[in-house]
Amino acid sequence: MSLPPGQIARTDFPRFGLPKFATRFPEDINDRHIDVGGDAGRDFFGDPMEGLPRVDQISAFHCVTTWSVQGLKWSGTRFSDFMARHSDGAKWVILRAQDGYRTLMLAEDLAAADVLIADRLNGVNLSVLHGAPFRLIAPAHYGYKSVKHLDRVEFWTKRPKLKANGFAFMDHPRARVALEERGRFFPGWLLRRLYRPLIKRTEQRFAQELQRHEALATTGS
Ligand SMILES: Nc1nc2c(c(=O)[nH]1)N[C@H]1C(S)=C(S)[C@@H](COP(=O)(O)O)O[C@H]1N2
Ligand SMILES: [Mo]
Repeated sequence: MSLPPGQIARTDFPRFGLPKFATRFPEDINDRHIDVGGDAGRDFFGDPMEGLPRVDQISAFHCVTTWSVQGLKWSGTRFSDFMARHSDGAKWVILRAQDGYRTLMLAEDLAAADVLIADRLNGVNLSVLHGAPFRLIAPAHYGYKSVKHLDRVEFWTKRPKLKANGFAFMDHPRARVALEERGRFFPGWLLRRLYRPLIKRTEQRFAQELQRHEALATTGS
């Protein structure tokens, strides 16, 4: 299978993100609730998958730092179904997570058939590692749009102001992989070179912090 421009395949799937999120974890992975807000949102607090069809899909995952994993088997609910039920006339959507992570997407991009609110990966429930209890999966967009530990969705008619998680240049409003929209202000080929040397360190950091977190959880302190 061919990969999008600048991406390199790997077979393992690391815990990953901006370094400052390595030490942040969801409060409760068994809390299957999502909160809906925004001026185009209909008030809702509940299980986002209840009453909506379950879909399974195999898709690739593309991190902006240039690594890709192919053939991941996700299961969940189409975001388009969720949006049809909980929003009227949204143009922009803010997705927020239990660990404080957030991102902004166009409602039009979220309406694509391959965008899911997923609760399972490769046949088992999501764990802390990959975004329990719910995460967004948007395969046509860089991984930083696929919010893990999703707990709040805001539907807006106008573009809301939202502070980036890191530096503004890292956050492209659409982040389409096929167009290499890695970030703002700088071209994709430049960001490739900037990000690639950071992969190893970042994934080690994320793995270490997860180990620490799990050790704490088993000793109950
Ligand atoms: N809540 C939350 N979602 C997040 C992140 C994060 O730090 N926190 N990092 C993003 C980035 S940059 C990537 S590449 C993917 C990594 O997903 P993974 O840890 O399942 O590999 O999650 C994205 N979603
Ligand atoms: Mo990423």
